[in-house]
Amino acid sequence: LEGINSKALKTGDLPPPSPSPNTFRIYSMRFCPAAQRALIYASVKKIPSEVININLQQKPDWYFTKNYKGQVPTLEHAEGKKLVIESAVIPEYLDDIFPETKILPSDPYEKVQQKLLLERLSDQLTPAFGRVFRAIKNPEELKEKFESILKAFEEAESLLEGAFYSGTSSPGFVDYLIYPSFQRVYWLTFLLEIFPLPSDNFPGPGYPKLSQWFKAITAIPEVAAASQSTENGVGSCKEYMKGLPYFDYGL
Ligand code: GSH
Repeated sequence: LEGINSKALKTGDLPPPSPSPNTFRIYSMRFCPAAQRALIYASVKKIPSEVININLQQKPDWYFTKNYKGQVPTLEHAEGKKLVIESAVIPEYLDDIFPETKILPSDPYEKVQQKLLLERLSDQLTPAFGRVFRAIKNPEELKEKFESILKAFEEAESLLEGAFYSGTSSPGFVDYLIYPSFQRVYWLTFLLEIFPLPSDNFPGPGYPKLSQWFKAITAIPEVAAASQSTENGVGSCKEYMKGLPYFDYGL
């Protein structure tokens, strides 16, 4: 993942030249959980990729020609002729292009179950995290918003039947794609004293299966290579809380 820690391009910066024929480019932002999904997938599948980071507060105009929403991630390849957006779509596309390292199941029913399970977990966790993050400066409101995170964690614990959400002995599509959301909540545990989850053995004894799962995914070298360190993650959250630009935190 060449360039994973490159400075974010902003308004006025020139567009990079098109990627070379065999290169896959991922437009990202270092702390974006959605973009991290694409990075993890590329890393696990060992796809030679380059990463271009985008400043999401001062987006370069040309970025809208890559992604009409102006969001990250975007995958670009075939010398710039092919563009794919959306963090749950890019991984499936990469599996279709590189079937020899397929992560999603081939069986149509099992495949659709994985996609639905991801939606179910994300539907709870993503908005719950968003609510907490927006309430971060208001302790009273924050306490109330925590409840929805804890509820999401309870559901996640009950839906984890074996070691992984893939239903097999190794991590799969759901595990890789939901991990960034859990990692964001983990970062918050270092920040907020009233946060009722521990930083060590996260998310704690109340969620034994989930704690094992989090430890196992965090320890995978390809996942670590596609993720920011806890230090940078926590530091970027602090900058965000102060209303400061955080995209290049730690560089
Ligand atoms: N549905 C999109 C996906 O899953 O790929 C959401 C991606 C997303 O929300 N990206 C955020 C973004 O680009 C950063 S984490 N925000 C900038 C904006 O919405 O203008």
